[in-house]
Amino acid sequence: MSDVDSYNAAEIETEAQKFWEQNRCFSTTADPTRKKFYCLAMFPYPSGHLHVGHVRNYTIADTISRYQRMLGNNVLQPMGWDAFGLPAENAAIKSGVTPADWTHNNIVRMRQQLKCLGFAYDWDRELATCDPEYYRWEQWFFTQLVERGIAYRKDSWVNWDPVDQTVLANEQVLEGKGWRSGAQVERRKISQWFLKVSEYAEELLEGLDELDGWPEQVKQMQRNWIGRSRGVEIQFDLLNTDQALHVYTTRPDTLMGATYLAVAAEHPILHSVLGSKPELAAFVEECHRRPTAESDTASGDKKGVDTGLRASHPLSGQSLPIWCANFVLMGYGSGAIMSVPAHDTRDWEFAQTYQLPIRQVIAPRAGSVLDITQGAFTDKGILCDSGPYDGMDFEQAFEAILKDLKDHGKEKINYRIKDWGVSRQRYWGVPIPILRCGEQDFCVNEHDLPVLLPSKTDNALTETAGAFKKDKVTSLSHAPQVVLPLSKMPQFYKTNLTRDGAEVLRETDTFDTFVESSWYYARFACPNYGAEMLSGEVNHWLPVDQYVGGIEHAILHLLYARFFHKLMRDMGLVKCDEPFKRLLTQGMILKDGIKMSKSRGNVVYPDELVERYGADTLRLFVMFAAPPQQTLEWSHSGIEGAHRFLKRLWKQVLEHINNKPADTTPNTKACNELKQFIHKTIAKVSDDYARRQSFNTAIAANMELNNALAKFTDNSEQGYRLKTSGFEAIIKMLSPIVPHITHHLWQRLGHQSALVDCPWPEFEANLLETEHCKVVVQVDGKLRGQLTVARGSEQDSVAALALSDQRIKKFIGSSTPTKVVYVQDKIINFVL
Ligand code: ANZ
Repeated sequence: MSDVDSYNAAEIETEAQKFWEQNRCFSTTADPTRKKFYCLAMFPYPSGHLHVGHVRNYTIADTISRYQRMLGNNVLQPMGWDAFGLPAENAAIKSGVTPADWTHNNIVRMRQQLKCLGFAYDWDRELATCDPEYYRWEQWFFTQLVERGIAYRKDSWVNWDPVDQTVLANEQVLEGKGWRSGAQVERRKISQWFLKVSEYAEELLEGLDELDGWPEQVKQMQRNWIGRSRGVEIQFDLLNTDQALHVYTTRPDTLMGATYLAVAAEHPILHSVLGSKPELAAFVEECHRRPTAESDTASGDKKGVDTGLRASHPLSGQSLPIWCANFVLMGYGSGAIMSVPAHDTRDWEFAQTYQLPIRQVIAPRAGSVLDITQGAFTDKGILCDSGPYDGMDFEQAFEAILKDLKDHGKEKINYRIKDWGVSRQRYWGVPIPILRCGEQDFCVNEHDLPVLLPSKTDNALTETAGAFKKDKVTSLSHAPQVVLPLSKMPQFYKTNLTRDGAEVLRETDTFDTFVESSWYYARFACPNYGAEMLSGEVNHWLPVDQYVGGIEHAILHLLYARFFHKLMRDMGLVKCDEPFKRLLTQGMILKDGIKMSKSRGNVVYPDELVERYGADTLRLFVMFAAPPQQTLEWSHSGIEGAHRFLKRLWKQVLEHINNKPADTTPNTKACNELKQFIHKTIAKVSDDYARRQSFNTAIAANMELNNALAKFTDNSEQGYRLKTSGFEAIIKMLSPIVPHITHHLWQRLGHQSALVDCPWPEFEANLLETEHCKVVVQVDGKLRGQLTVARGSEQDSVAALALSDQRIKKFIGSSTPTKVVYVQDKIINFVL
């Protein structure tokens, strides 16, 4: 056979994929006698196209899966579809198909794309979250949460688009207007479903300390998001009424510097005064029109109105005015603050604007002076102008003031993280399984689940959207249509049930799609189990041993999934405490230095590349171009380079096979050196795969070994065998990354067994050069020689050895070095 020069990727890739499929290589069953390894990449949203970002994500996970399999583990690697969500609705409107059809067509296409890339998935476990057999269990789980009081319905303030008749996320509000309708967004109080994340805040925080296999950066982001703080809730009694205002503060040490109080526009204390204060009512109105995010309130203009209400200071008895201020958030603490303008920047700006008194009560050091007219001093320090507390530090003052407040102060741990609002007023999602009569909610019975999302005949995209009368769409020749929300579909929400004569209606909200992605990893253990949400098999497979996904999911998805896991644990559905043991967050892909993304229109799709170069080339490129956690700069020449390497490997292996050994005496020295090099490479690559997850350096080491094999010319029986073993080592070590070409070459080398079932190569530890190393010797920065020394040698002994070497000594002559720079095991430099 002389195909040495014709590496035909398409042919060998089809052949390898057929082999895996026919032999059902990747279908997995739980086997209690073997060690399991569950490797999972974040499942995709079926947008229709796989882009190279996906390819990177899935190649990393596939590489780890295949490597773990070679270690002898029983590897589970499933794949599925995060199939619900708003983009499907938008695409459906644009293209005139239903969201269901759009989604299903995309799944078919993307499944095909994934298959072409040769990922080792157990396709028998494939699931799509829009499948009623999946979401019925989500609905069931929700009813359990309602019963346990973890899920509850409450009125809450939202951004409301009056034209689209829907709630908008903060990011969907652009300059106060709805992103699609262009209508002025209102703040509205509507009834929504929430999950009590706050109840698990402490455990979610503490659990992070146990996650040794997670990047520190991700854990820190979660800590900040949870935002635990310790403070005091202080009660301020209102003058002339029996009402009281409770404020949360992390700085009770500043209490004597509080000069006014401030409440959020939604605060209930305002109810009694709004009627008599038109200016205040107008201000509250204005606040309601503006969406509030925490970041806005910190940076934006500080505005407010005096409510006319007064409260007494709990320690001094002084009368303090209560203001309504736009930077106080209703959703945090108690929606009210004590303002200490001398020591809080927002309070300071506000006091400046409205000429409220500023009183300094903290000094950097005892007795030091500070010009408080220039801005707030926000650090902790020593108390001053605070009567009996003068001279105390933060800790002392915290305790003393808390004690003196008696029943007007209690210690409180507060979390920034809020309960998770899971209601969405959109069609393409899981219907929330609730029946309502008046204001009373009932869970749908288990045997009536799933509550099916109405299909396309019911949602025929028929209604012309009033929303689209804006300029954006005037270019369209036909009237665009909308996907009706469930609240516009009486055939969905009307039931023939009544209760005490009153109509029973269905809840028309659907779940946030983060709900589906919060438990899919568990369902993969038993995707076809019809009797319950999870079968006992889940405890065999969980936790996920390796999770791989984008850093953009560092907070929400990973936190919600951890939260769900704890809920499932508390219901006895899973046993372990955390869902993901080790996490790898892959870096972004850049093109010409900017992020590759659909919105920037610079996305590279893999199909063409696979067609032209083959899947292995693409896989090799994404693994070689950067360490997995770092950004990867897209480069066409990089693709070419990867392809050249594979051609070279192909050619070298086939030439070697064609070239039979000769009857000569072996070159023992060369053989020993090569043998040592092979084993050193195996040791390094093993460490790169397992511990460091540094696949680019693993590839580089294999390339070096390949070069060494090319230079090795000993064609004796022994030399030939050694060279064969070198190629076999490369083939095995690269097989997780480029599984097709290696599958083929392995067979060409005469093996009957399939490469996927081969064990990972082992190295002989005694062949590794562990005791000695080479140290470079420089004189005035110029290379003058090299020494072999015992590893870990001290500077003095290396310097002495160097100076006793005539070849080096001649560059130093009779002078004494003024300085010696030594880097252990690497370099010594004599400065003259
Ligand atoms: C008085 C004070 C004095 C404060 C001072 C800070 C500095 P963390 O640490 O993030 O929990 N705060 C409380 N509730 C608020 C709300 N609903 N909207 C806006 N701000 C609110 O923050 C706690 C601090 O944030 C609290 O401590 C309070 O201001 C403010 F020198 O109280 B502080």
